[in-house]
Amino acid sequence: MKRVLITGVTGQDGAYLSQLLLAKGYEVYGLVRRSSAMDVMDEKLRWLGVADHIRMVDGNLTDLSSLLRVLKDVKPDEVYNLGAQSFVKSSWNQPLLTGSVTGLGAANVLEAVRLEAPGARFYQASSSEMFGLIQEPRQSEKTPFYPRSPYAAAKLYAHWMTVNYRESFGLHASSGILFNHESPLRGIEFVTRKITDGVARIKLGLQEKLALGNLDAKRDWGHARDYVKAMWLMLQQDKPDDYVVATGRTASVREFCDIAFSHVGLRADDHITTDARYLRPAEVEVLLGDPTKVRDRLGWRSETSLEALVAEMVEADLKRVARRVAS
Ligand code: NDP
Ligand code: GDR
Repeated sequence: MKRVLITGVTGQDGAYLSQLLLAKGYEVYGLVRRSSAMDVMDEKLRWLGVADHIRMVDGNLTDLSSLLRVLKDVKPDEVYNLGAQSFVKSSWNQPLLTGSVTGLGAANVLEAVRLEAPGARFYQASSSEMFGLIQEPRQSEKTPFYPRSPYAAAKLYAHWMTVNYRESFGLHASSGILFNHESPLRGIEFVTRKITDGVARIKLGLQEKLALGNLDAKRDWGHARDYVKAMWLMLQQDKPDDYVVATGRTASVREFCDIAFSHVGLRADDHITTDARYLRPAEVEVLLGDPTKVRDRLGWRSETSLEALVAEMVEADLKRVARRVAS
């Protein structure tokens, strides 16, 4: 039985990846940082019905000694580094924390793998945010990076450390440059979930308006359930490498709203307002990935359309909000 260690196991991707790997027969270990809310920390894993099958291990990405202990104890075959301060907007408010967790945290995991489990295969959760102020209309593995936030700068450091550890120490270290991927388990602070939660509340008569920031920003949105399959495929290859993972379609926040509101028979224009509080000091205006390499080499493709993704998220939020109202 293969053993896997997942950092960020309590997040959106950690939950879907755990579900995938448990179904494949892996023994799944999840790194969990101590918090005062341990009773709800596995909410996303519970949603997918996998919480009880994961072995939680105590540690923090900023604490190398904890990672060394965990790697020594678990001796995993595969390590997925999904842990991060992942909310771009907060990275301007907490730039150093973001650098420590999202940037140096990855270096800590790489060091722990190198010292305690050098045969393990390593996955780094890189991001399309690294393309930032885009240098090409469609971004591929060859497109130059131009980070636009402390988050993106931290991810770029982690990305190059992954490449460097592969080239310096021969680690089987791969980096997935994933474009935005969403699901009913997306954190409520991200725009897609904020919209689908807002649509549910408005539909159920709990509120009238939804305030957003830049409606013209465009993203290449896929489903997290599809994207974790690409992560796993990368670690099954003989040679480690870097891959862009995307749908190849881009849509604006405004278009996302239109699809979400029309799903429940409402018009977005009647309910959306804008509020400067949600604007960013520097914006990533548009992202559009070129998934040719991941398709040709790994046989991966995005299986969920934007319309199906939005419908699933709205339906899940309608249920969630209705349940909360009833209780
Ligand atoms: P989430 O924000 O949902 O999850 C982040 C996870 O990191 C949580 O489990 C969180 O734990 C954990 N974490 C935060 N700080 C620490 C720390 N100091 N030590 C240990 N664990 C910590 O992110 P996603 O699941 O959406 O994304 C997974 C990864 O992929 C992230 O690295 C993200 O930056 C990256 N990414 C995401 C994309 C997306 O569209 N979703 C696209 C490209 C990259 P806790 O529950 O305690 O907060
Ligand atoms: P992003 O996701 O920054 O792309 O990072 P987010 O959903 O926060 O923003 C997407 C775009 O929507 C615009 N926007 C708003 N965003 C939020 N959060 N709230 C609003 O009210 C709002 N109104 C408009 C933003 O300005 C932005 O242009 C996500 C994270 O998962 C990262 O960790 C990951 O690396 C990238 O995706 C790929």
